[in-house]
Amino acid sequence: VSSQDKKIFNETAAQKAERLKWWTDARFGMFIHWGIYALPARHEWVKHNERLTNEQYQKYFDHFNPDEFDPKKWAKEAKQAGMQYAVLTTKHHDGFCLFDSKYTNYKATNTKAHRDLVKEFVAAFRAEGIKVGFYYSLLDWHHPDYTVDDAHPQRPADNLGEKEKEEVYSSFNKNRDMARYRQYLKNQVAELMTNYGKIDILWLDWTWGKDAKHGKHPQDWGAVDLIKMVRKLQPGILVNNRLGLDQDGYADGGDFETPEQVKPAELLKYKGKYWETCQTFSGSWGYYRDEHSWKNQRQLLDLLITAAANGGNLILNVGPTARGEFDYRATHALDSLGYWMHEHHPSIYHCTFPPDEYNLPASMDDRLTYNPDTKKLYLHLFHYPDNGELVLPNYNGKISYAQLLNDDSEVPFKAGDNTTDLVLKLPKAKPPYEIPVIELSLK
Ligand code: H79
Repeated sequence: VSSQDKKIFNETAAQKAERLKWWTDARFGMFIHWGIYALPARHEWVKHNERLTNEQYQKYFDHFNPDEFDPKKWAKEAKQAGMQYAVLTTKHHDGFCLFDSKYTNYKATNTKAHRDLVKEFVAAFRAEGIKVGFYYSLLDWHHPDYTVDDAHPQRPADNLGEKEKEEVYSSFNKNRDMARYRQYLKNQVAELMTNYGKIDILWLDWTWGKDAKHGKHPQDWGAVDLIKMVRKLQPGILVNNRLGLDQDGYADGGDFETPEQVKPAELLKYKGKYWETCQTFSGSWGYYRDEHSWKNQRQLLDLLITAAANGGNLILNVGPTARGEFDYRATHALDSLGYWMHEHHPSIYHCTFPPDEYNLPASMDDRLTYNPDTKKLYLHLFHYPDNGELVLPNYNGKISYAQLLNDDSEVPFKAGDNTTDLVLKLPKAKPPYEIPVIELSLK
């Protein structure tokens, strides 16, 4: 056994595929970043970005009063958008807990909300038949034992010299003890894995850097111990890869990779792995009032379709407002995705890339998906042909029938001048969808 193959569990590749099957079939999930950073409404990293102290950040805890919080509405919006699972921030880097933890007072129960908001989230999404996941931040900028590092709000000023930085770190960290924080982290994860019934996903965030000042490492989290406990309390749960155990040579330290906020073209390199790209509408995860650069429907569909075409998932984030609602921009974007998904979900759910043996060209433009059970191919038309005539090189002889996916209307075809080409006769006018899809039956 090489050091890169250290294992924590006894699970075969087939058993892993079976355990992850609902998730690889689902392809599309909702991320929800919600916490008291919704009040400043300028990024969930605001405490870090503006180097706010606990005292300065306290007003957001004091004024948190989510009078419109109704996770049944969130669940309905997720469902109609076609999302099959949802992951909520139970605690983000700022340390504020949406759940009623025994181990802290820094929680929703002690705000004007006066209750465990995670409990209501779980019940509402379960009722809609949506799988439920918990995001939990390994970082904690509120806990008194969590050591100051380069990603902490109280990190030394950038313009200090190395020696002066060193002094800031030692003075801040004098009485901080990661062993105690590690116990807190373990206790809270145990609560999350015990008090809310079956949980489908645990999404831990994150591990980075070269040393104690520049990062946190698997040992800081007690990562091996932690993941063993999680597996024991929730057999079957999926855990992401951000405990950093792969750095320590573990082959099974996490179930899937998590490319964050990458462009569609970068997703091609994850083909063949288990992976989920996490993406925002606008750049920030937490509600950001003044950020107006939202992705359009085409960009969102590109991420979803490119994920499925490369055997991965998209988890798309919503950052609800401080009152507990999705803002109109998120609702509108989800509605539009739902309109497309209502007709086109067969090209996404249960789909992946076609096997090599078909020898079909897979250019970025094609965005080809494939359902292994029905042996149907789905061609996503990012560029609709002007006269409706679409030439598919290398397809001739492989296809028995073609139709538009949105209405099952036939698409006639014939061999092209070049005998390996197939020529499809699509309607001259593009069907009323941002990305129309052709369903091809393989011979
Ligand atoms: O929860 C969402 C984000 O808040 C969290 N992950 C998603 C799902 C996240 N955002 N950014 N990051 C994780 C990585 C941030 C890295 C950096 Fe840095 C922080 C770059 C600059 C500041 C690390 C710390 C490198 C330098 C300092």
